[in-house]
This record gives sequence, structure tokens and C-alpha cells, in this order.
Amino acid sequence: MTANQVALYRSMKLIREFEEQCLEMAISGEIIGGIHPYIGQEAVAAGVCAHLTTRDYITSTHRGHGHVLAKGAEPRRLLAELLGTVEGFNKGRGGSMHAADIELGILGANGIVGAGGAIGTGAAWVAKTSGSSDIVVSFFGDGAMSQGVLLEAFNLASLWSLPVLFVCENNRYATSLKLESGLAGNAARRAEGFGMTAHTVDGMDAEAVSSKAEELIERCRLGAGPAFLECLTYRFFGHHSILEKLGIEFRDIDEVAEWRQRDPILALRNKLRTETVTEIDSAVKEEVARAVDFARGAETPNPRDALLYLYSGLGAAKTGVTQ
Ligand SMILES: Cc1ncc(C[n+]2csc(CCOP(=O)(O)OP(=O)(O)O)c2C)c(N)n1
Ligand SMILES: [Mg+2]
Repeated sequence: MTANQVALYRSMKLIREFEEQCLEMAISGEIIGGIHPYIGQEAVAAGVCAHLTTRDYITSTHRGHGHVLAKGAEPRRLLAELLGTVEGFNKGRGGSMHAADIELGILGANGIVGAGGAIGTGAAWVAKTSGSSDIVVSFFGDGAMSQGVLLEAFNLASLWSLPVLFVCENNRYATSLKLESGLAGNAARRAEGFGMTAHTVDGMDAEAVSSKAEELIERCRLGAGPAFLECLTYRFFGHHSILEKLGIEFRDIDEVAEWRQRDPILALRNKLRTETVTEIDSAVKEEVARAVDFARGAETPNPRDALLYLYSGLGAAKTGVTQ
């Protein structure tokens, strides 16, 4: 049992516990609008973010809670955000798909498929031109691989040799569209076409993700330009909580059952001491329970404040709306 295994287990377990709680709250209607559960894909966020500092940046997706937590966001402030309260890190204005904590380098989940790649490339350009050693990780799904904006971002990142690691979470589906019906060729080979070094790993194995991510992040930090990491993974639940609520599953149930056998948390748990697992499991449970109390007790924004925080700086001055 190594310190790295313990840290990865803790990170994944927190995401799982948090997401199970959110799924329940989304199905009951407490989280309005629902969520895209990250359950099953925890090894990717945990394995990659294990090698980032607070100064590094991430951009995320509509399925973003796992990335945000693995990057160090407080679960209680994320949950407060999902409940639309002023204690959320975006004062309840962002919600699940736009949760961001700039102080922690979390440039936001993103409801627009592929958009995080362009934002991440911009952040990497700033990091490079300001001479810092900060790097950017941009997470996206297999569905984003056919979005023009992401391919443009690959081009500029490679052309300008920017410090960005593109992480493709290939969970085999974009909503209900199968990978084979949505992606021509192969994701990693496509990235290589832009002159990037590209690797594919088992995204259900946190240690495998962690060790390849460490190598590629180090490469980015040393100025070797962008890199691409494809993680083969699977989501254990439907695309969105509404499908769970309605009992709809587009995928083959045997396929789902097969992937569930490869649960990344159970696989790593078997390598840890029982006492360590018990300790982490109960600490995580308590942390999520405290987050629920905190978020449920937080205030909802006053409707009179609806126009606040829409503009900053020049925008605020132009419109006359002050914060
Ligand atoms: C530009 C854009 N097109 C379409 C959508 C609708 N949409 C939301 S999630 C999604 C599927 C994304 O699939 P993938 O990138 O593989 O991520 P996953 O849901 O599998 O994590 C689509 C098409 C969107 N949000 N943005
Ligand atoms: Mg997908």
C-alpha cells in the first residue's frame, strides 16, 4: 500500500460519495435541473489532478463535479452551488454545469461541449507568455472530439507549443450516440495529426491514469508543448439524472453490468489495508453529510439581486450596474 494509492482512493471515494448524494438530490428534485453523474469515471479526475498544484488550471465539462472536487474544491461549497445558494462558489449563479473556483484554478465546468478546450488553450497561452511554469489540463468527452472548436484549439496549442494536457474521457457514448457512430478514426491518432504526443490508458485504473498523466504533465511543465491523454472509461449511470428518474437506459444492460465489474474504486480498495479503507470511507461519508447540512442551510439569492455579477470591470461601468 503506497501513499499514492491512498490519496487516489480518497479522491475517488469523495467523488463517488458526493455524486451518489447529488444523484439522489437530483432525482428527488432538490437539485433543480438535475446533474450529469460522473460515477464510474472517478479514476480519470483523481489520477490526473493528483499531479496539479493550486496554481495550475483545469477546464471541465457538463459532467464536471469529479474534476472540480479532484482539483481541491470544497464539497460543501460545490453542493451549495448546485442548490443555487449564495454560499456556492459562484453564489448559486453557475450551478452544476458552470461551477468554477478561479482561486483554485478551476476555470469552470462547461455546458458547451468542446468549449473548455479553447478556454484551456487561452489559459495556457497566458501561462506561457507570462513565463510561469503553470500548466493547464482540459478535460472533455469523446463527443467533443468532433467539435470544431476543440480541433482549432489543438491546432493553436500545438502551433504555439502551449503547456496544456488535453484529457479525453472516452466513455464510448455522447448522450445516446455510440462512439462508432460519432467518431471517425481514432481519438489519439487524431491528436497525433496535430503534432502532439498522444497516449491511451485504461481509464478504470487510477494508477495507470496517474502515472501517464504525471509523465505528460511534467513534459508540459518543461516546455515540450501540448500532449493528449485518452482515458478509456465508462459512466455507470445514464447521461443525465433525468434518465435515472424516468428509468431510461439507452445502452445494452449487459454492457453496463460488464463495465460495473471494473469499478475503479473497488479495484484500488483491494490493494489497501482494511483499516485504511474504513477510515477513509467514514471520513468521506461525514464530509459529504456535513456538505449536505451546509448547503441545505445556505440562503438562496434575493431576486432583487438578479442583475448583480453579470458584468465586471468595463462592462459594469458601461451598463451602470454595480456589484
Ligand atoms: C456544442 C454542443 N452541442 C451539443 C450539446 C448537447 N450535449 C450535451 S452533452 C452531449 C454529449 C457529450 O458527449 P461527450 O463529450 O462524450 O461527454 P459525456 O456526456 O459522454 O461525458 C451533447 C451532445 C451541447 N451541450 N453543446
Ligand atoms: Mg462520452
